[in-house]
Amino acid sequence: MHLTSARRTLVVTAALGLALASAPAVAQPQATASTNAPVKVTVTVKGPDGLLFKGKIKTKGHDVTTATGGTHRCDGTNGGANPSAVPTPTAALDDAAKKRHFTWDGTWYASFDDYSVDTIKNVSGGGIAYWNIAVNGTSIPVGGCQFKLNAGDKVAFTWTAF
Ligand code: B12
Repeated sequence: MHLTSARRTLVVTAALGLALASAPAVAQPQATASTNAPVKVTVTVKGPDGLLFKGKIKTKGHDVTTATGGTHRCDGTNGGANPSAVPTPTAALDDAAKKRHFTWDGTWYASFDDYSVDTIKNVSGGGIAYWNIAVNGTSIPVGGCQFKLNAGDKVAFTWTAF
């Protein structure tokens, strides 16, 4: 009886040891960790008369330059929104524009540490509309340089009447 119990303890201990040995020693970083590694996202630009652009864009947070606003960072650290640089919707738009040779313009607001995206492909709101920014179908609650993008996100700039 005593011997059987000791043997069982031995077997259980050995099995536990094996399981522990095969487990990873350190927790692996999560896919959602805040890094500025390039991600692939889908960027869509919908104007008043239909689709102006749709494409898969490899992007990361970076400085952007607009004719009206000048050069500023656009890497998610804007306004202290993220502790370190990350990919963002406006940086993704900027990468799409560079890759596909179209223009966009935005006004810099120091108060928000961000751009308002005013014109894409020469289309502006014209006082009756604005360029709404949405990610995965939801309007973002901050400016386009403050919001963190993840791989596979769907980024939409949609001409939206007031
Ligand atoms: C009115 C308004 C708008 C209007 C402005 C134009 C108009 N016809 O009035 C419209 C509808 C265009 C708008 C758009 C957006 N807005 Co808005 N808007 C406001 C609101 C309610 C009042 C602003 C205002 O009139 N202030 C008074 C005037 C005298 O001050 P002003 O500095 O001159 O105001 C200008 C700026 O605020 C600018 N503006 C408006 N929104 C935004 C957003 C960003 C990121 C920037 C840089 C500038 C900007 O437009 C105003 C008029 O010219 C504020 C909330 C608030 N209480 O401040 C939110 C607010 C500023 N908006 C906000 C957001 C998130 C947006 C959007 C990004 C939403 C989206 N997902 O699309 C977009 C901008 C997208 C883009 N194209 O870049 C946030 C910004 C938060 C942040 N930390 O970045 C606020 C604070 C609302 C909130 N969530 O609490 N907005």
